[in-house]
Parts: sequence; structure tokens; C-alpha cells
Amino acid sequence: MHLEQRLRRAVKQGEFHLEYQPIVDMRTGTINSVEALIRWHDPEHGLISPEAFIPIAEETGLIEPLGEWILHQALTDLADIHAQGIPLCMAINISARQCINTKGISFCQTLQEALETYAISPKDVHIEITESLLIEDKPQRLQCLNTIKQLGVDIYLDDFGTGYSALSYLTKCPISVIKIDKSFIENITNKQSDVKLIRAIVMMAKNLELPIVAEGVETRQQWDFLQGLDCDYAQGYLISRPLTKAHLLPFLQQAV
Ligand code: G
Ligand code: G
Ligand code: MN
Ligand code: NA
Repeated sequence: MHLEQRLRRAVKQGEFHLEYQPIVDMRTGTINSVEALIRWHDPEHGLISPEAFIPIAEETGLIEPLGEWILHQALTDLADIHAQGIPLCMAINISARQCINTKGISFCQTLQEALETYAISPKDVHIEITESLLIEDKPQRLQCLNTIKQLGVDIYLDDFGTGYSALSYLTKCPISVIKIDKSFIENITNKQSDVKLIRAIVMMAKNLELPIVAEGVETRQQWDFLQGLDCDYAQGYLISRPLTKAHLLPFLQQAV
């Protein structure tokens, strides 16, 4: 069966689950938040990477029902974690296509309703967007982001540095935090050019008063280098792989 057909079936039959990857405050060592990452377990083909199916879900519009499922599952799990007395923020990725759906409903409305349903404070949710979402000049999208921000939900710019180099949107759009893409972190201990790039990115973010999350931190050397630059947050296999909710809870309890 074609990937698109399988994806359609997967949405209907609920072949997805979420995993949560901890994000650590580099100064205090505390885990304040996790990023929700979707996983698809196809009964015949096994685990399929979101890098393979998210683009198809976006092209076909399946990202709309899938995106709603992700939002509700992530908030269900977050409400449950809060009910166990554990404070935590949840970062949720959204695609450009989700900003305004085909029925003309803005994502911020869906988000606001979901926050009310699960009695979750807006400050406990972050929305991650990529540069590509901001690239096309769509006033409705900017409006959607502004309304999300007005709700009290912070917007994180994901995969920073991999998109297009128009930096003007950093001040035009309501971005609260930037996430440096893991491709830059990968080479900081062996490539002089990437060291210079990371330094420049961190300096720029500091001048704009935007906190930084470094993604894909896998080694102690990378951690030490980033700490030396006074980077704010880190995410990566050094801290933890993405975890199912069942594995996340003991991880958080032991991390306190
Ligand atoms: O978890 P992993 O590194 O395999 O994810 C690969 C990419 O898939 C991520 O960089 C991210 O952009 C995308 N992705 C993962 N989960 C989600 C999700 O819930 N929604 C959207 N829109 N993209 C996701
Ligand atoms: O949303 P975003 O594009 O940032 O997705 C992050 C992706 O990076 C996830 O698919 C996650 O599984 C992956 N990831 C998280 N930590 C690490 C890491 O330390 N190394 C590598 N190679 N990938 C990671
Ligand atoms: Mn992300
Ligand atoms: Na990223």
C-alpha cells in the first residue's frame, strides 16, 4: 500500500503515540519542559520516522486531524502529569498548514478550547514552529501566532539556522525562544567553522534577549562548550532520549 493510503488508515486506526524528550535548564540542571514527538508504528512496516510521514501528512491535509490528535494527546498526558503533582511545560510542534485549517478555523482557537478542556495554564504550553512557516508572507499566519502569544502561550522557533536567512522575522514575529538545530551542535567539537557559527547565533540571541535551547546535545564536550557560552537550555541524548509517558514519569521523579 502507498504511504499516503497507509497514513490515512493510520490516522483512522490510531497507530500513533507520543514520546516526550526532556529539556534541561543548563544553569540549574532542572527539567522544566518536554517536547512532544510523534511516533508511528505501522503494523506491517514497523516504526516510521516523522521525517518521512510529516511532509506527506502536510501535503495531503492529513496533518489537520493528526495535529488535533497530537494536541489532545499531549494535553491529556500533561494534565495527568500535573495531577501527580509534577510541574512541567509541554512543547508541541505545529506545521504551517495547521495555522488555519480548511474549515477556516485558526489553530489558536483550537488551542484555547483545548487548554480550557484540560484545565491547563497557557504558560505550561509552548508551540514550536519552523522557519519555513514564517517564510511565506501570509498575514493570517502571523495573526494566528500573535493570537497564540496573546493567549499566554510562548512560541519557540525550531531548527533555527537551517531555513532561510531572513532574520527580520525574529523581531516581526512573536518568538520567545530559539532552538539551535542539532546539525550545528554535532560539529562544535571538531569543526572550527561551526564553533564560530554557534558563537554568532548565541551572541545574536543574547542581543535580542531571546533564550536559547541547544538541540541534539549528545556528549559532555558539547555540553561544556555550550555552558561556556552561557547557553540557556539543552535537549539531546546526553540528557535523555524521547521517552514514553510511562518512562517519563520515573525519569522526572528521579531528576528532582
Ligand atoms: O522525533 P524525530 O527527531 O524523529 O522527529 C523528526 C522531525 O519530525 C522533527 O524535527 C519534527 O520537525 C517532526 N515532528 C516530530 N513530531 C512532530 C509533531 O508532533 N508535529 C509536527 N508537525 N512535526 C513533528
Ligand atoms: O522538532 P525537531 O526537528 O527539533 O525534532 C527533534 C528530533 O531530534 C527528534 O526526532 C528527536 O528524536 C531527535 N533528537 C533528539 N535528541 C537528539 C540527539 O541528541 N541526537 C540526534 N541525532 N537526534 C536527536
Ligand atoms: Mn521541535
Ligand atoms: Na529541531
